Amino acid sequence: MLTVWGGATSRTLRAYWMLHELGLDYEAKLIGPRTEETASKAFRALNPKGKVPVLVDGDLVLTESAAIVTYLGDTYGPDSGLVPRPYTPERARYNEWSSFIQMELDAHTLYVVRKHRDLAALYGEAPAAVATAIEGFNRQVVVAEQTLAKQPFLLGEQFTGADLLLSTCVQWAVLYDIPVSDTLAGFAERTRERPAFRQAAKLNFSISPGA
Ligand SMILES: N[C@@H](CCC(=O)N[C@@H](CS)C(=O)NCC(=O)O)C(=O)O
Repeated sequence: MLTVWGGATSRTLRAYWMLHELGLDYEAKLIGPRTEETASKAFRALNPKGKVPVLVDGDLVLTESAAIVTYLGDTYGPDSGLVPRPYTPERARYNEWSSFIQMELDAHTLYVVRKHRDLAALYGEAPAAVATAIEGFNRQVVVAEQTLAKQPFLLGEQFTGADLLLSTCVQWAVLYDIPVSDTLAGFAERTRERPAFRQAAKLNFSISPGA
């Protein structure tokens, strides 16, 4: 049985969305970040980082939302096209987009806004860092926008895990009132229409993010 720990955030949504794309059964442990649950001894034993999402598949405990998305596609959907097969140029491109999205559109841009604006009570106010993070997001996201102006998805005609990651970041930006281009807004809208997204979002956002 597959188990996912976490809920209420863009990162946890990624794990549920991919599970639904693959039509897999799973158990959801809907706990929010920075909660009593993530602070508990039992959860820290599972994930010493103290963060969500976490995927448990038998003996495998996996953190990092992009790694979870890729693992699920590799393991449970090798013919689904959701994650290109290893050792191919398509997979290299997929890896490139996934790393880019995680680093350039998430970790040191949107997450900086979250930490130093929305969660300033916990992490400290840093208006200059927030402004730089928004500026960095806008500058980097143009690369995805230019690609999507030419083709429906990042790798071409096929929706992949990289699109799933990008869509969550674009939706996150919109939520933060960071204006995005019509191309990106249209892309986010199209991906939100996928039944797997709808099912995953309903579950994921059935709890509130808390702090
Ligand atoms: N790079 C990780 C980031 C995980 C992460 O920071 N999760 C947040 C919720 S979206 C969290 O649990 N934060 C709690 C904390 O920073 O203590 C991923 O993509 O899974």
